[in-house]
Amino acid sequence: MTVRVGVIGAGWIGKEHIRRLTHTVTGARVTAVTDIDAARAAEAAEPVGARVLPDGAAVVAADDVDAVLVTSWGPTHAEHVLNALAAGKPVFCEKPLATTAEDCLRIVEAETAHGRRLVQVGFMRRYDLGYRQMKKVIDSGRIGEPLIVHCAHRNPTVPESYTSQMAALDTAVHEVDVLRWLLDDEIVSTQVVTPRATSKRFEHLKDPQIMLFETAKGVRIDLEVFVNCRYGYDIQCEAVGEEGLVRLPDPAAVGVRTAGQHSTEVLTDWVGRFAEAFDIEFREWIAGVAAGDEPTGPSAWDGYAATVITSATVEALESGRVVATDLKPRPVLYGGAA
Ligand code: NAD
Ligand code: ISE
Repeated sequence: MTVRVGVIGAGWIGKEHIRRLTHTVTGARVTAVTDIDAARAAEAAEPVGARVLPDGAAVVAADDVDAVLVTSWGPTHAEHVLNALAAGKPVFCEKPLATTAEDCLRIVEAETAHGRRLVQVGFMRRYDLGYRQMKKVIDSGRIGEPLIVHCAHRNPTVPESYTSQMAALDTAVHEVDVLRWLLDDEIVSTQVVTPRATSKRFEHLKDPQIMLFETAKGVRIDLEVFVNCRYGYDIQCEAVGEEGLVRLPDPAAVGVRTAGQHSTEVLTDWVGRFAEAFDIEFREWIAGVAAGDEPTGPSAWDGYAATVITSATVEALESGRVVATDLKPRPVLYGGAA
């Protein structure tokens, strides 16, 4: 079966995913595209032979759309995901699931009422082979119980529109998701400390930031978010356990020895760093939809947890306090007891 996908939002990542679904993933075809910028929608739809539809509701309702991909701006996600749930169609939503905990809960409640998972959230790091290897080691018990995790998320630069709050909401959100999954643990508190600011930032921005999370089992996580580090896009993660440690591998790169130096390239953006993870993420999603299975990737509950934790981190940044995360009990649909 070919899964016919309707895309809502034909901006940067929407176009990337349309290309991926058309040329990299087998068993999928993009049949409909919409964007509030109609010219942008047409530009994305025309090369893949898709129709342009007037809005997200039309995409969800279309007879030739089996599954929906939401790649519009974050504040619009909830409306499109709720429409897809009401239509009983599988929906892949780029992060964030929604920008408020209330909207995330509306989605969780709608999916719970439906009785079956339909929603997957675009936290692609769970599909990165390095993180998958780390999870295998942690789950095997080889390093013993995890005690501390050290992480860094560095971008070379960000545009002037990037705000201090986005360090948590847009950037650290990936660590929040992948660490909850890696450790199979919940983040219960969050704190932010700000070292001396880099002179290479726009004046309004607090950069770098150090986020300190604590989990329910007492693991301490330190995360450096540094979005004007200049030298490249660099993701680091090291989990220290009672018997050893496990470290995320750097992407494979040839070593070059010349002019008395030995060097390896550092990537410059997340597109290249996680290209393979995005491919695997979409292959698995499409295969699951084609088979009529529930998605196995990050759930609406994970999207809710990420929004609660990153919103608490913004509160921690602004107040200077340690902020407890306030998650509701996890419903049975997502493996909880409530
Ligand atoms: P973008 O601004 O390039 O594209 C968003 C597009 O959505 C724009 O073309 C805009 O006109 C359109 N749009 C906005 N509201 C709409 C609506 N209601 N209906 C139809 N179209 C609408 O942004 P982007 O960088 O492509 O990011 C899109 C989403 O993807 C964001 O939520 C972002 O956080 C997420 N994202 C995820 C990753 C990742 O690593 N997983 C990376 C980048 C972006
Ligand atoms: C961006 O929005 C992403 O999602 C990238 O994966 C992340 O690394 C970057 O810091 C964000 O701004």
